[in-house]
Amino acid sequence: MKHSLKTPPTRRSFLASVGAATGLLGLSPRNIFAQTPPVQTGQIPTGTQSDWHLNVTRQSITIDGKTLNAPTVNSTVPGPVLRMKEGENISISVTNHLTEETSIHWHGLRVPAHMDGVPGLSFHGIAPGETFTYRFPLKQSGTYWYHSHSNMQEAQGLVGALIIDPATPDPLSCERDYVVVLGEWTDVSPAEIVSNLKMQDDYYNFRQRTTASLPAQSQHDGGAIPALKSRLMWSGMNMSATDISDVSGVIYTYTLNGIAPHTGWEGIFQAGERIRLRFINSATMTLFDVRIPGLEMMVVAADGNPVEPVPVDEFRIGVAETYDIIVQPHENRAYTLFAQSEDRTGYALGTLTPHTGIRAPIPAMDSRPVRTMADMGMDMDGMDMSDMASMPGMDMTTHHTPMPPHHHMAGMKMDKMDMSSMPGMDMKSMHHGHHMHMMPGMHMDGMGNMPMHSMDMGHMSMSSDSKMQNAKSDTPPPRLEIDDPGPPPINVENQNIAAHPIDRLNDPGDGLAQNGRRVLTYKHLRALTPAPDQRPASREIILHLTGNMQRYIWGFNGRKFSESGPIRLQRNERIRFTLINDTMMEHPIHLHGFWSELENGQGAFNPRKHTIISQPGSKLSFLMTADEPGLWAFHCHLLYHMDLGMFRTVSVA
Ligand SMILES: [Cu+2]
Repeated sequence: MKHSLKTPPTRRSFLASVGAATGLLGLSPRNIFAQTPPVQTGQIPTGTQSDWHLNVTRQSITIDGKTLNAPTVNSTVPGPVLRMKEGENISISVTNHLTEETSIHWHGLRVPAHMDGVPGLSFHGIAPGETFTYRFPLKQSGTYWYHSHSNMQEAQGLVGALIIDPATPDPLSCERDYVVVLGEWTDVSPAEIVSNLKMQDDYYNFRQRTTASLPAQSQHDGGAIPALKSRLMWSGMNMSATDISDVSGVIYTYTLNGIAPHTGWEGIFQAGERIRLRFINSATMTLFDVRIPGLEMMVVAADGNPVEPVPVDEFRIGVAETYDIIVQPHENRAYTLFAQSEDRTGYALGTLTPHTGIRAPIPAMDSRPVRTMADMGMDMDGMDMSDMASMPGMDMTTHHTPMPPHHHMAGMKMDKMDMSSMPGMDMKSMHHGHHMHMMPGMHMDGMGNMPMHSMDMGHMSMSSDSKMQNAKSDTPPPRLEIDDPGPPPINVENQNIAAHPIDRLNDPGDGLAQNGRRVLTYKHLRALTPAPDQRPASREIILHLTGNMQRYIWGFNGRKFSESGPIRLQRNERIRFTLINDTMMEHPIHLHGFWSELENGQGAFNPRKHTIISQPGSKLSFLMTADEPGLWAFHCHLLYHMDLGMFRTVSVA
């Protein structure tokens, strides 16, 4: 059997190295930083500060029995919570006590390019022994974070929270305010992880479907034949439908504010108090699904920006995203903060409690998600309708968004519409036995309340929202120049093309649809204030997210970073980026230095984010204004995807 060849990665001789590291630290001048007062994790400093001095040093840190000589900021993992105030001029001196280069990137902050902290772009990095002072005016408020952009130091813990108070009194101020930094911890080095993934992409994935699971799968798929068919289809593509995360709980301990689940972080409250929790996913490779059983969570901010409050039971947080939520427990008891890894190989854990030491029940982990054909962006033509039931988002019962008034059915060419690319269609209301390819020519009357927002407009003659909106007014439509290299070739760097990518903004993500809980989707996010630039895009840049899982190569448009030049933007140009995910994995895509206005149908109130999860087989777009000159990074925030090619530069001049 394929997976019998795998052996769990050994911890090797880490005990010996701990001894060596500890001995060294005892003698090294570096232990002067042991004087740094310990940071109480999750606590936000009581006041803001505009002048900071940070020391990056190696420190022996043990979490869950796994010891690492980790790069740290002021000796802790995560580093100190920095609290600042909007409108102030900030100065942060970073001294590098490592024997290698370091850097700190201020994730989500709108700073001048040379203060963004990405070595090799507009910044040289911080050499060993050097102090670099970052200086920038703070033009925003909210929950952000910082991390190293050098040598995979981020994967070993060089991360921390950054909180910016608004210039005017915070309308969301609560009795309690905590930072919740989610992460992973391992004593396996990033280099070894990458080398194992290169050798075998599912190295850390021990739970593939086996013959033992066939009866259960048959029941789910409606018989042994469909189940086997599905398996053959996957094996024909040399892919595993359960390969959810590249790296898993096999080597990761999932942490909350740097604390392993068996210890568990604690946040104190009194019944009736409003508690603000600022979730930051600082992980290297793990998306988390967060809930607090017994409490409704009000999502009030995404990636630092306030949104219209959304009450949910659960939300997925991609790597590098942040969400602020408010909860108000009325009972005088403990509540578990439960953050399962997307692949369900483990969880990070914390407790909200009125008294220290009290614990609440820990929920069982959900079953692992299984990737579907929709994740592959496959055409459903000719597939039996019964197979569609298992597709994400196919059950309309959870989607009630009415048809926007300006979307009229008349005049649309139905024969060009790809019915398979419509998430949220209620198959039950159609006649059984009708195959998707029989849809052309059907009567419009029967379409009822079909959610037009979820149609893939790319298949129609109207190619963009702006075009449709402009059709209503007298102003001529702007010249929309489309920069599309077309589908990338299938080759060694690209394994798959999503022939029928779909809009998945109303899909909470694989494993979360129809779990009986109210789960946040991107469609729910609506900014509190309109975006400052309301110009339509004059240019659309289409990028495919591509990769070859077997070789563990990632890229944009079938090319690695090393083979791609910069994406050139003109200063103050208004741009639409369209992302088509040709792979079967989520990619949290991060554009440095600008707001990415996610086009989720909220128009002027589209949410402004710095990191956007692109779901497998999906197509989405965001608008941005190129208002800050310089060379900027644009990449997947799964660190090993970025490192192995899913990285571009954006040049604004
Ligand atoms: Cu990625």
